[in-house]
Amino acid sequence: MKIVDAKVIITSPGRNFVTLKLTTDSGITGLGDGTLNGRELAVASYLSEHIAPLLIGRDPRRIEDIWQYLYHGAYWRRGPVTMSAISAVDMALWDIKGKSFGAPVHELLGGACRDGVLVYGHANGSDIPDTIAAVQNYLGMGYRAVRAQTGVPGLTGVYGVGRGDLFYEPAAKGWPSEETWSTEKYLNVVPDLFNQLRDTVGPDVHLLHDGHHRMTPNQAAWLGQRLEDARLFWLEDVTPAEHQESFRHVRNHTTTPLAVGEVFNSVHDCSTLISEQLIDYIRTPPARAGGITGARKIAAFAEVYGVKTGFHGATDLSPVAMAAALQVDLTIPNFGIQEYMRHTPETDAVFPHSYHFADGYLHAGTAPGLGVDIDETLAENFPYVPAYLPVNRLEDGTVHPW
Ligand code: GCO
Ligand code: MG
Repeated sequence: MKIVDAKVIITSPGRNFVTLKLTTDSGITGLGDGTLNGRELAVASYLSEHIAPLLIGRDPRRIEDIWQYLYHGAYWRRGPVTMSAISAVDMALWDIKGKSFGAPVHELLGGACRDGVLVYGHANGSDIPDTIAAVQNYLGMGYRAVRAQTGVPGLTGVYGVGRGDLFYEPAAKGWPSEETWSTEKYLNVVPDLFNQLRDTVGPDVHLLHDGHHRMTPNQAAWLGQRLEDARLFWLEDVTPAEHQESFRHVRNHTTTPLAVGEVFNSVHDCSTLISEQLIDYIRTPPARAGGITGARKIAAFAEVYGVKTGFHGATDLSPVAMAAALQVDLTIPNFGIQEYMRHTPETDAVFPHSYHFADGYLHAGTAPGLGVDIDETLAENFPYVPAYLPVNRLEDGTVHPW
């Protein structure tokens, strides 16, 4: 079998997506997601200028060899643009391999370790009562795990809050907007939110929260302690993710479970976090880690140290990335949870897929390969629209991480 075409498709059915479609001489095609929020065109260019010409004529069945060739062969290793591009290629190769055997990819990865993939949804509200109502709405839909984010008194436009009940898109059209942030004001409200939530929903619902890398290690330790009685499933991205050492301080001061890694793109970004057991969940998904091949290597390393996975699954990862994540989620022993932000009906129409939600779980379905397709004719109706995540500034104007 040989790859005869590598096409990069950019489409914006509700948000921008970059999809790689590989075609083989046997007629089998494979899809991979190369979407990188706000940097979509950089990955598209990396794929079409630097990778596509190298793939033509290659045997798509040699997945590991192609991974090594693209990763080591470039000399310039890692980084989100490079690794998102390699991720797209790797997913498309696994899709082709699955289809060539007539089997879903998870069957080729050792078969399913579980019957369904536990997912969490995103509940947002402008204040605590609104957020509690949003969580209850998710529970009504059958979710067993819900992430809760609330507006902060004294701040307008907190990221990810109050942008729609079921679908919200973190990026906004046009150049990046700027939001004002105060970690002190944020810390005034979060413990109350979770203490009230736990009292309302009872002991069995999994509650999660995302700190978006905005706290210092001391602030994170303080918040982790305050949340212990609310027994969170996890507290995510407490401090800037590139400071692996910060987690030692947080870990030493709180028993609240910690998650990080949606911005990582290799096992080297989290080797200290995992080997010192400073976190409970690693979140680097196939869409960032170099596809199914890269994500399985991180998961296997984490398994050795008792760290579980909780792959990023926001709306800026396409249904192709979600399908790839589910194939891995099903097959690894140390699976923890999968993030599941629902895509809009427009996105789902462009990317028909076999996975579906029932009773708090996602089910991958039995379609061969990844079980996801792209309607290229429909995709053409949605041209690229520049859109970016916001930038954070403190109240005095200083740029702040998030
Ligand atoms: C999450 C994330 C998102 C990201 C977004 C970036 O946990 O889902 O933090 O809200 O900010 O996916 O592209
Ligand atoms: Mg996050």
